[in-house]
Amino acid sequence: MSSSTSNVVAITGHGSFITLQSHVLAEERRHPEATGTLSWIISALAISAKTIAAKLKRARLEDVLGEIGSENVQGEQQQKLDVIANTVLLRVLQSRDGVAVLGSEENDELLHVDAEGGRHYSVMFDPLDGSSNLDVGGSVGTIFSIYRVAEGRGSTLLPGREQVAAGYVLYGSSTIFVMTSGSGVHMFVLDPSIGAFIRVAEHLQVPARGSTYSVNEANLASFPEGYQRFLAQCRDTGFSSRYAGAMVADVHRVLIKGGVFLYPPTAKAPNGKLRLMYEANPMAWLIEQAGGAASTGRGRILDVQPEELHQRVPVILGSRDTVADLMSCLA
Ligand code: P6P
Repeated sequence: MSSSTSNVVAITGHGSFITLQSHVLAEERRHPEATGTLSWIISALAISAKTIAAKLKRARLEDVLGEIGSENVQGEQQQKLDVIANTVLLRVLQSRDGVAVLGSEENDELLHVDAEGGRHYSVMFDPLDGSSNLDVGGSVGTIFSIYRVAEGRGSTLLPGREQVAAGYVLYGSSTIFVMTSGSGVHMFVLDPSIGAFIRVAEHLQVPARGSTYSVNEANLASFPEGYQRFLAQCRDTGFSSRYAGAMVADVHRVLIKGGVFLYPPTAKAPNGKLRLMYEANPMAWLIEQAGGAASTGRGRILDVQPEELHQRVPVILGSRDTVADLMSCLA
């Protein structure tokens, strides 16, 4: 380590002064046609993430855990923090120029915002993914997916291959912001002592092959036969099973260590449980940008033409070669 880097480490405890904000501005400068609107939106997501992270750390102390006694459009019991996180994101994003459409897991319909002139964007998000983990101190996350909106086409849901930025925030042992805007996948960790997301990795690559599968095996009996055959092969070849019950935590593990994450069709959810617009698409793009693969079992997730905001798709994503092994079982 050079002396200048060791000085930086001595001052900050890490070798980098590159923050999420400086990373995004540098990306913006690589696109002469950029107006800065997308950078502003990512900045809004960053401040929302810091706010939600702070709230989560104090949840049990402030007694904001548990259910609020109502269901969301998914028919799922809403946690108090689902509503808090959703409110934070809606308020912060609506205050930013260029945000024309918002789609949230917690809202029945798309929200159309009176965006000023210039470039318009839509932001789809799951404000607090895996929130049922909260009462037991498990990891949860926020997932986001951003599209350009052509004039007058605000109510059109676009396929995932049209995303211009996507990512997630993992609220775990540390608060981790992972994103792509089409030039690789980059990771940032919140330094609470200075309130900034510090870049800790660039151009993450999913290992081509993994030895961990992540699936809710309680549904095994109702998985299509090809999935069952693949999982039996995994067990016979020494795979480990890891499942956090929160997509952000499970996909982050796959991004860092390789392997495969699955939510197949089940008897209760014939199209799988995960939602295309704010879970499958952003995670699929991240994994593909990191050299992995992401499929519905019938085709590329990013090529699915959306029909409605909350539609569900089966999800297979992870190491390119491991996904290929599963696809050959499904063929
Ligand atoms: P199951 C959380 O409710 C979620 O939407 C994802 O974060 C997670 O991957 C999945 O559902 C877990 O579903 O049926 O295994 O509890």
